[in-house]
Amino acid sequence: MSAVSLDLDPFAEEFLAAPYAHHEALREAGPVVLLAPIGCYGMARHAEVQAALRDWQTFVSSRGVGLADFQQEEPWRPPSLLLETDPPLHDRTRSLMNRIVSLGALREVAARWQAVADDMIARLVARGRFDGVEDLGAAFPLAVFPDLIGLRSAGREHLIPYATAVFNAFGPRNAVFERGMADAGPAMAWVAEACRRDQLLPGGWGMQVYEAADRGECTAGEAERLVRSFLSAGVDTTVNGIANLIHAFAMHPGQWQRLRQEPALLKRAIEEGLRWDSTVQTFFRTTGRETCVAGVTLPANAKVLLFLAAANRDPRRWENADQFDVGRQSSGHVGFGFGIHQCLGQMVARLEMEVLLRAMIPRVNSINLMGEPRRRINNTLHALASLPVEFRAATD
Ligand code: OVM
Repeated sequence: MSAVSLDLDPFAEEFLAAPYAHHEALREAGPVVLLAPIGCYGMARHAEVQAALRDWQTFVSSRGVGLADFQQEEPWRPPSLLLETDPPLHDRTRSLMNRIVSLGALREVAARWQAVADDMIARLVARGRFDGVEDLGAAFPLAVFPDLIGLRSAGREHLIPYATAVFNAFGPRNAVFERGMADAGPAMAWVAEACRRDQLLPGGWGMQVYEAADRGECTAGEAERLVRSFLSAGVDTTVNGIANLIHAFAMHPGQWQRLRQEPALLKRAIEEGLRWDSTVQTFFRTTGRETCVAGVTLPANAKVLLFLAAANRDPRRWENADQFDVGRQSSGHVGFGFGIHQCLGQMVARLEMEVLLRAMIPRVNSINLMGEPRRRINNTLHALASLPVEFRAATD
């Protein structure tokens, strides 16, 4: 069998603005489709996406996890030593980073993050109306994450524009990419500088990477590149993860009431938010050899787009997949990926959302949408530019 060809560009602005409207067609066309306008394969069903993510020997990452094949063209920046590598290199860098990004390290900051969240939410409730992206989605990660890494204060406003460029660069060199790149120069220069040892504060996760280098676990050059991964992957993902979760609750007031009545559902609600509206919508792999997926032959050296967010709403995997339901058992979603590359920072992302929801449950009676949310179009992220909301104070 060969893959069904679709005349669908998943990086067209119309698709990126409303991806969920297109996912069903992608899933129903077949287990593997040919996306004719961009000349690559695509998979949008949960079983096939998960299987491809599991099979890193066939679906390699070292040729880039964007549309560009690093074997054919020069990467736009030196490749990530985590995301854009295969074993054995990947396992060495990932093990090193796993020792730094640990549950123990997060336990040390949890109480402080909770206090920051409590204070931020109390102020937003007092204000009433605010922007769910700027005043909460971006404000909270920026209040805790750069300090965790040990970044100096000056220039932190470059973090989001840098991430925008990084996540746009996984797509084609379309107008979305060009717009993101147009003013990314200063952000790229700032990030390059911020990753250097002499710029990092003692005790932070950035300096801990250099200390691993001191122990011979990697070179100083590798350490610099690994610190860059924190800055690339750790900010815009959580910014929009939080904003998307607030948006989900604003659209589903009954679900917010249910969580308030059953706070024990907190962790489930977070996973459900990640399943229902996955910030990272897609990643590519490249076939290192010919392979067969559900009876369809894929040639070697092909780019394959994995629709994580579509897999997370596959009715073959979830009942009422399009419904946001905080009581659902959502584990098994691929919003953080799956397999050896599964999100290194997932515990950080979860903790940020946890402390925020813990702060909100007793204080926020209702979350009301006060205007049309505006999307921020990105080739990889399902992102919001603004989310006008109101937190009505709890009196109970
Ligand atoms: C990296 C990196 C960049 C973007 C995303 C990501 C989701 C990792 O530089 O390692 O993971």
